Amino acid sequence: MVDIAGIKMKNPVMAASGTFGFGEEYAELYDLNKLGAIVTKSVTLKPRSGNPPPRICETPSGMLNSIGLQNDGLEAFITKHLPFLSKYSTPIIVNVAGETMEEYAEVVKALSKESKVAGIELNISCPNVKKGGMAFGVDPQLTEEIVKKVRPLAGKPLIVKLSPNVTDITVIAKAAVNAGADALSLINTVLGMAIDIKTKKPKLATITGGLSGPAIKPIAVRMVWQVAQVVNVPIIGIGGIMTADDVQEFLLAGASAVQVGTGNLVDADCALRIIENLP
Ligand code: RRO
Repeated sequence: MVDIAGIKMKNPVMAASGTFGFGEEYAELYDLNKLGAIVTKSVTLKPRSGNPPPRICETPSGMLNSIGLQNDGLEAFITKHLPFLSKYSTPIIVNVAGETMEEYAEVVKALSKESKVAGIELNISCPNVKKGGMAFGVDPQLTEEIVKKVRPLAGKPLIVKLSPNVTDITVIAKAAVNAGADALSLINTVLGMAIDIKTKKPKLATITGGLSGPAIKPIAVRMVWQVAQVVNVPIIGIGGIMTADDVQEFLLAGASAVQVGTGNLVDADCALRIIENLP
């Protein structure tokens, strides 16, 4: 049993936000009850259609994405996705995003009333939107302000998901914890870019995107280790985890649990295989 700020999990392996949708597709492939927890795709107040394509491309040992927060909004989450996920005993953690602090607050407030939501992951680190998202997570003052605003509204464990696109992640981590974060998850994707030399055009329509996968694992391990030196809340490690050995590496760096993201897109049952291989 693993306990992250009161969220009780059968094992330390969660499905990472944005790589697992709302679980519906993966449920056809394996039993979602095997997972430690499921973190949903980001939920915003209103539906969003996301960025124009192409919005994904492969890179050495990883991939770039620029989805742009596509999701069908809070109401569809509560009436459609949550009832589906509630059939499972696996804790459901809802990743929340928005363009303004008020939008985050409204979504968090609505979710606080849902007993089947085990916790909230506050996404202040999306690199692919012009407003909100990462803008909050790269500034310690804004981080503190947004966490302070939503903390009293959440009524359940609040995990703050940090961006690696900063000079010193420990400053942001401390700001989030001082403002009331119960746990931290890190890292979101690393801002990157790729150009097709034949067309001379960027491979993503938005030009830049978020890099994920094994390419970023050493950055993530370093940041988990740095943050573990300065905070006293549980850390959830994210970044290129593909094997049970990778999980152990993050636990040694100071994480108490992990999330599997890009691995799910390489092997749909990657998280399941990792859980089966844990010592
Ligand atoms: O939707 C996205 O483009 C996205 C989000 Br919200 C995020 O947090 N991280 C990411 O790499 N992509």
